[in-house]
Amino acid sequence: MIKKYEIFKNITLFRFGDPFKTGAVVVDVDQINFKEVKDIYLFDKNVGLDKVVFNKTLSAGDSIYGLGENLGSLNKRGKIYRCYSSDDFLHTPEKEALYGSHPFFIIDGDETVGVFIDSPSEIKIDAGFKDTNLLSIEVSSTDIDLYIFRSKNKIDIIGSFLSLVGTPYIPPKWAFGYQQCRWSYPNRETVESIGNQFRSLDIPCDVIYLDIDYMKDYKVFTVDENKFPDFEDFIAKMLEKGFKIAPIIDPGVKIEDGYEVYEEGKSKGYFCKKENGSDFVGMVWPGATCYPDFANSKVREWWGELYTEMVKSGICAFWNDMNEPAIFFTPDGLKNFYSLVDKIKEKKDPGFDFFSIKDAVNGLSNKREDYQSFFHNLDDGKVICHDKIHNLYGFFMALATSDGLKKLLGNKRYLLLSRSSYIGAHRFTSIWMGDNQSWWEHIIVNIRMLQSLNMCGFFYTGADIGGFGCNSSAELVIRWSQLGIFSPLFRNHSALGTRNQEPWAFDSATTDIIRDIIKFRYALIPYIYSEYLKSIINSRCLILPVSFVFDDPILKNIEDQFMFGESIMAAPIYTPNSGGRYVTLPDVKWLCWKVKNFDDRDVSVYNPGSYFINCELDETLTFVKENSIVVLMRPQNYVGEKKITELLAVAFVTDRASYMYYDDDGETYDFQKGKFINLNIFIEKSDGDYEVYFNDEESAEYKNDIRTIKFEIYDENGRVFTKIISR
Ligand code: MIG
Repeated sequence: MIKKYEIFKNITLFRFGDPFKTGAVVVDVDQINFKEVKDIYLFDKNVGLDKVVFNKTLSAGDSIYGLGENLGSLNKRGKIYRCYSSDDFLHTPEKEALYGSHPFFIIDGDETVGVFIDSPSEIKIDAGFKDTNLLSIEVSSTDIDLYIFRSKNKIDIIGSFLSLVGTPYIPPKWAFGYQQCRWSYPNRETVESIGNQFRSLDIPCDVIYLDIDYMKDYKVFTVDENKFPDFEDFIAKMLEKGFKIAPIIDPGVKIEDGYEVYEEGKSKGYFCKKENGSDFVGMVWPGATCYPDFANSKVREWWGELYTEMVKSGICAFWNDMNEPAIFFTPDGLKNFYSLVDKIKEKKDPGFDFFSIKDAVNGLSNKREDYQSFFHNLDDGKVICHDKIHNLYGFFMALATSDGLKKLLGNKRYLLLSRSSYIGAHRFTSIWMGDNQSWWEHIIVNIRMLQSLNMCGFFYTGADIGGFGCNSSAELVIRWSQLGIFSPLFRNHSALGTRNQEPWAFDSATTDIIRDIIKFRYALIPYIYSEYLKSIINSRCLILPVSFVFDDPILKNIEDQFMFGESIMAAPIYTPNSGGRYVTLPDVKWLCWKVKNFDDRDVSVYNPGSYFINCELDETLTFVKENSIVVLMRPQNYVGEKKITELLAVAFVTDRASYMYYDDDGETYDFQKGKFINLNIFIEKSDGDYEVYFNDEESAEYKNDIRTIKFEIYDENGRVFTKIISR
């Protein structure tokens, strides 16, 4: 039986069987008011014993957008995707699944509909691969919540989706600063010297990450005192210099007698169990580990409390890695592998066996059979096989972390990155895009993913800038950092054994360019923070494909430019040795803004159309929309270093423009109690000149320091008018 519920005006839920409560949705379904139906609008369905297949014929012009963290083009058509969270460190084009599972997408064509399949095990989505004209979705369960969203407008569909799954989480303002990571900065001395280099080279930075080597023998919630002596003092000193330290926390708990986290988890029965009741064991960094049963709320509470010591020492930023969960191999898997090798050893003339060994080694990791071999104890006493809720492991780990941090930090906001995620996790964590490579091809993947993840609610996200695996070149890091300006999470990260990738790791000319790029990011923080907060208030993605914003069929396949807030269109350069790129400027006039740095910005005005635009290596290519405004500040070493008393409003106005500048303390949740400012800025053309004015909506308890707004207004001929107003 299928139950049909009308959730809101534009959202219909079709409920199959008795679905697992994933926590993706924040709206309570009224259990009483349903209709029993046989068919679902939109899809033909085929219900099997342990799966349901949904089919829909696609017309030639249909596009598919969404699916969050995945490969393929922005328009997802023509490829197979799989929601089954996977630790895959090589993001080559044929891959079907990455770390997160985000089964929400929009079909856009003759009609426009959104689809969200709330089901936490494997979902295969063939978007016209096997059969060009068929969208076929295979859900590996017969207990499914299928939501359908209707609206003509794709942005409204995402808005309805967010009304169902909740609004994105709000990190502290310093999370919009530059962040530096590497696997690993091995000791206190190194991290301190990295920090000092940022300050002495005058390169802004807010966060430095600790990767796995800060721990004692990779035991989570421990610190190796030899490498990081006097940890509390270390954190305090870094904070004094304006750096937040973000340690990594993995889920796997090392099996070791006397290790408190293990002993406690074991004695309380908090680890995932095999069918025979023993703890499931997998091999990861620390060796043999147990996996906390995050599906259980008691375990989550326990895990959240484990952050106490670190938070006490002043830490308010963490990253949760390996939570798909990653399993290098299991003891049984290894045994089978050895017996295969033994068999081959006996052979006289092994040949093709080379390949069976190779495959067997690769096949040891992250195996479906392993995921099918352990179980979760749910709050209601039911036991469920991990495979059935596999896609929620990272979601639940991040939930445990964020609930813990909320308790420990009270009114102070936190920054949390999770590698694995499911729909709904955007309410309490952000994610990074995992182990990309220092390849040019991965810049465009990053550009697409920013857009697709925004559609799924993950507004604050980003990839490893400069690329994680492989060695990067100076040019690659420069171009990627220029994209970083428009990536809410702007974090440079690189893998063990690769070439260093910090802003000064190349030659001094490169350092100079990257310094200017990072400084321009900091200059834009008033705009970025305003736009981020407004995007949440309005349930409208911070980052949007141009085709969602402007209604022109020519834009449909443009995936390498995107809207970043209401005023800016980013057009990053993502190919090597290029003196520029093609851009398509939709609908209105655009101010082409080539930015060298805060003080050196070149502008020119373009009419709608397609152009090749020259752009030197030290220029960030940006466009400001006609009749809109961008607010900037003078860059600082870190967010909050000095009071901001002056804003610069750069505007491109042919008629009139307005901008709502939002600000709050950037650190607490007091904005929920009305402690914020909306400063409305207006510019109007009159008699060959411009009038500027503003009005304040500042709450009594919140005082903003802005005293002066300088205006730099460009007209349709690119002529500049400057004005100043005081508050
Ligand atoms: O299997 O902690 O994605 O960011 O540096 C590698 C080491 C484990 C994977 C993460 C990466 C991190 C790395 N981790």
